[in-house]
Amino acid sequence: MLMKGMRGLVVGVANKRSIAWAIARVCADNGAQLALTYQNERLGENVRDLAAELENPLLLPMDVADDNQIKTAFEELSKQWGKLDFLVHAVAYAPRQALEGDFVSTTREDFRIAQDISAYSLPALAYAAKPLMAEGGSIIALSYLGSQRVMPNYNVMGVAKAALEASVRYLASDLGPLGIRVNALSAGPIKTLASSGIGGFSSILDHHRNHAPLRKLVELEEVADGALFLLSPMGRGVTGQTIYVDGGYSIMAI
Ligand code: NAD
Ligand code: 0WE
Repeated sequence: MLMKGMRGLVVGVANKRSIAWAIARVCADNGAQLALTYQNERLGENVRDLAAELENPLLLPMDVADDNQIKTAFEELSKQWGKLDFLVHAVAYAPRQALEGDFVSTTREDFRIAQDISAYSLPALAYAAKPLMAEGGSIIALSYLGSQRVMPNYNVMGVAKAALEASVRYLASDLGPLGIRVNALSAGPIKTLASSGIGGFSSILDHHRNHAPLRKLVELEEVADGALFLLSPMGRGVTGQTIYVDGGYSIMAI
């Protein structure tokens, strides 16, 4: 019961295979009370069904592209709970055409959208969460190795994840004196809604399975346990870091 009595907001649940949902479950299993957001009414139906498994969940609509929706969701959290112990950012989006072919052909608009949804949303949510974290807190964001290395087709998302990880460091510096920790969790490739339908994703999975030091795919539960470490008091000495839950893949030269 590492999270007993703690309250957290999880942003990025789309369905039962979402990394955000695996993190929500492990936090709930460890005694946390949760608020989940959903991007739109279509996904809201899934999220409502999943939330039925939780005790006393709060459900809030939030498109992170919209400042007003962020403000309204946090006003509701403030009214309902008055405080927040942790925040999970598990949101990414780039227009599909930007995730194939060369990075050099990325349009200004596709670059802007990837940065807005996948990177700017983190400081936007941290700013809204700050007044609710007067007693300290922990914030995590999901990232991917494409922020540090060139991964075929990840393209503009790699640049957005680099901005996300740099934002983690600046936020950790700003919020550390308030007792708020901020870290990134860099996961190995996992089959989810965001990764299915990406050209060549099954060869990325095959390569990981055959070459990562642990010689297996990363499981949702393994990523969720990394999140549990960072969000719970176990991670109390860690801030500003990117922690890799990737079976060791990122240390390999080839
Ligand atoms: P997912 O599709 O389940 O989650 C992505 C979420 O982003 C969805 O819930 C979607 O609703 C949300 N989202 C997109 N645009 C949004 C917007 N404008 N407003 C609010 N929400 C929005 O897929 P996932 O793989 O669980 O992705 C979660 C996070 O994990 C992402 O940050 C992704 O980059 C990261 N990640 C994924 C993998 C992987 O291989 N699946 C690996 C490393 C990191
Ligand atoms: O961050 C991601 C994927 C995020 C994502 C996925 C989509 C698909 C649908 C962002 N935007 C979109 N836009 C869409 O229209 N991952 C870490 C998973 C992922 O995506 C890849 C990968 C991996 C791994 C894309 C190319 C290569 C590898």
